[in-house]
Amino acid sequence: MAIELYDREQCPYSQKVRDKLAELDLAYDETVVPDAHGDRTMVEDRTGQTGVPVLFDDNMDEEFIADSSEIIAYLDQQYA
Ligand SMILES: N[C@@H](CCC(=O)N[C@@H](CS)C(=O)NCC(=O)O)C(=O)O
Repeated sequence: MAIELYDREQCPYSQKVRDKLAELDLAYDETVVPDAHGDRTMVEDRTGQTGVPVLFDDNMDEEFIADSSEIIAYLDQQYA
């Protein structure tokens, strides 16, 4: 299992996802993206967009999920 999260510390959407990952006691690799969208090349290269949070998980059919509500629904469905 490999879960990766791209997020920002002060982002409430990112916080919601971190809270869910903690609630489910899931280990994950976190990449905190820069504040400036133009500097978020690492997330843009992998997803074609610069928004966060973005979740990657080897277990999911999609390549990634880039919306906090969808991420939380996925985590609940997969791991709760
Ligand atoms: N609907 C999105 C909203 C997330 C969002 O607005 N994230 C901000 C950071 S807190 C962001 O990166 N927005 C992308 C943008 O402004 O292009 C979600 O719930 O994940």
